[in-house]
Formats: sequence, structure tokens, C-alpha cells
Amino acid sequence: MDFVQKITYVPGLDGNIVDCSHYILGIPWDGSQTERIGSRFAPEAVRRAMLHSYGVGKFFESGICDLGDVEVCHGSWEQTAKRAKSVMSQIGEINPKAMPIVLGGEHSITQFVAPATKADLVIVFDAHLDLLNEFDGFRFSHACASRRVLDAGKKVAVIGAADFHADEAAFAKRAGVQYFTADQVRKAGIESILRKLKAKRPYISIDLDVFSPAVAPGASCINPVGLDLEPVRTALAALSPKAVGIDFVEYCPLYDKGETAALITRLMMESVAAAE
Ligand SMILES: [Mn+2]
Repeated sequence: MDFVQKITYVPGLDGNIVDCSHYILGIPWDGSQTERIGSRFAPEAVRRAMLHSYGVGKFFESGICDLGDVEVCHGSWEQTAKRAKSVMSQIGEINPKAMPIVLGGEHSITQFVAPATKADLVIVFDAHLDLLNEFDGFRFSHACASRRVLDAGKKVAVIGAADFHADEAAFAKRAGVQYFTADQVRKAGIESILRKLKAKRPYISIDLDVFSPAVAPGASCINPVGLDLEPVRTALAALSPKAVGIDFVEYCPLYDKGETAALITRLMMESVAAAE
């Protein structure tokens, strides 16, 4: 396949893209990261964490294919976008039924993946709304991630919002983007929020900054009022059986000692197990 490379081999993830049910793909693009940097290192950190787990359910026996990473072109959004879209369309031609499990990179990468699925709702777990039309004059900033997914014709809902601009909240209303703050999750409970989302084929995007630093110390933004683990785990268990794709973004391994890689590994495995 053009524009993919594989560095770390994880035993048990050697299914074939031709007939696998799920595939893992890293997209280590972090060109617009602002607070902490280095999410380009996350896919390899997560693969290393996978080497230290026995798996959940039949994760390592389910024929998952680890494709490796998109060969991003550091310094060029245009080239990276071209390559990532090419990889997604090659996969779509080979095995359109395979479900993507994507490891970012920053949040901008969701716009390559979610629009390539049949999702009827992109459910984003994020401290931010990411609905700005541009940030620092750049339309493809990670601060505009959900706005670009909307532009691509997908509906978006956000869970765990904690830090956003008034313009984004106003835009969300106009554009019909449902969002729920972290405080609303704590008060109402995640189950009641999930009932408000009508998704038959959800795509799940998890920005690690939705969590409290105690849960995800390596998230790219520090979110002092972030969520605990359980509401997100509960939501994943409920959404995964119907999910058509999932991504984990905004993890910067240089800022923790592997805790967040282990967290992503666990959530990814639980998500696959919930759909078994
Ligand atoms: Mn965020």
C-alpha cells in the first residue's frame, strides 16, 4: 500500500487488510499542536503498550490488521492530507467493511477518517469544541478539527466540553452541534446524555484532553476539570457495538511515563471486545 510504513510489530495484529474486521492505522501528524507537542510519537508508544497486555476478550485472536502509520510529511499539511486521504481511499477499495481504529497525531486527523466511514454521527469526547473556522489564520489547525468534519458533511456531537470560545458555542447552536459539558456529564450522568444522541452508526473520536490529568497525564492540553475514566468507559461500551470507526488523538508521550498509552490500549481493546 502506498504511503504507509510499519516500524513496530505487535504479535497478534497480523490480520490481512483484505478480509480483516478491524485495522489499526497511525496518523502521526502534529503540525499545528499548540500547548504540548509531540503527538507524532503516540502511535509507536501505544504499540509498545500493547506489547505489555494480554488483551481484552479476543483482541489478539480477532484477526486485526496493524497497517502501520501514514507517512506524514512533517511541515506540509497539504502533502500529509493528500497521503492520508490516499491511504483511506486505498483501504476503502480493498476492504470497505473494515473498521478503522486510528491513532493520532493531533485532532486534525479525524477529518481524514470519519468522513470515509458511513457514520451518521461523529461523537467527539473532547474538552474543546474545535469549531473555530480558523485558528491563527490556519483552517486545518487542531482547534478547527470538528468544524472540518462538519464541512465534510458529517454530523457532530461533543461530550466533555470544558474550555471553549463563545463564538464556538454560538456556532454550535446555529449548526445543530449538540454538546455536553464535563459538568453536565457529572450532574446528569453519561447514560442520560447518550440517550439524547440518536446515532445508529456512531464514529467515536477520543481527544485525550477530555480526561482529568490524573487519568490521562500525557494529553496535549491540561484539563483540570476533565472527566474521570468511568463515564467515558461506560459510553464506549454502549456505543462500540454500533460504531463504524474510532480514533484516539492528542496524546503526547514525552509528557508522561506511558500511563496514557496504556489507557488508550485498554480503551481500544475494550471497544473491540464490546462489539464481539
Ligand atoms: Mn481538545
